[in-house]
Amino acid sequence: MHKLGHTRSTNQRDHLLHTPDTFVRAVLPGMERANAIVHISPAGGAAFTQYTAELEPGGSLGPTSNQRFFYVLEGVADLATDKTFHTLTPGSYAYIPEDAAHSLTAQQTTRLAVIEKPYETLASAPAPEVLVGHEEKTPSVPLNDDPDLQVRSLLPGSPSFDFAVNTMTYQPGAALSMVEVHVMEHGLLMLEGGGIYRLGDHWYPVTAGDFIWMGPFCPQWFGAIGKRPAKYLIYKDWNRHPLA
Ligand code: UGY
Ligand code: MN
Repeated sequence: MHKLGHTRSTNQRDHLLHTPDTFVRAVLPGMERANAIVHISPAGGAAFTQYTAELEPGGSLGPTSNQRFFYVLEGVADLATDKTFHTLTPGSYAYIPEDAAHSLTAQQTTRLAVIEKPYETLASAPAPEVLVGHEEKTPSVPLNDDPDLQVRSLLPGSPSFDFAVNTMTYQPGAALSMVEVHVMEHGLLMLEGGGIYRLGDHWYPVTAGDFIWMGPFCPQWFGAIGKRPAKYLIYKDWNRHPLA
């Protein structure tokens, strides 16, 4: 049905809200039996790229020379690297360093959140190695002593990594304790529930399936609304000097 041109999606200088009714699918080079919904990229103002990959059974991701992180949203997929083989299920994730040969092939219909970023080397820290994990095996810690707001860090905090990916789970009514304004940018995929996201001078209703990009210094705040927890997957660049 026509929505007469209405959507919650909006593209602003320092933030983007990308809702499923506006998603456009495209095949990225090297993808087989798969497509991508590119949520944000340098063309949109970000220093990284984030897309949702939708793979048919037997489908695979194309190659990249950049660092790649992915998180399994749905389905089952096999990851092969030079040295390891893993079968990934929902909640599994993997970090692939730049220039690391790997293949990711779906066993069944599979959806992945994929983040790619050029690596910023640091003289004092070695580049990271391949890392594979499952969200449920990572510790859940309260943010600012609030037990109703739990954070899981999927990647180590070591300075070798130039970005972080976390999940954040808010009990109904829980909220960030402050409006954050920081140099790091975010790519955020709402996984469950919903609430109100403040971005810049706007307050948006958001729900599972929505994507948000927050540029550097974008004022941001979230409060969970509803009878079930709200959960999101959130990327941020960090561990590097702003002038690096
Ligand atoms: O890690 C963060 O900056 C996080 N607290 N930001 C956010 O949830 N918008
Ligand atoms: Mn933040």
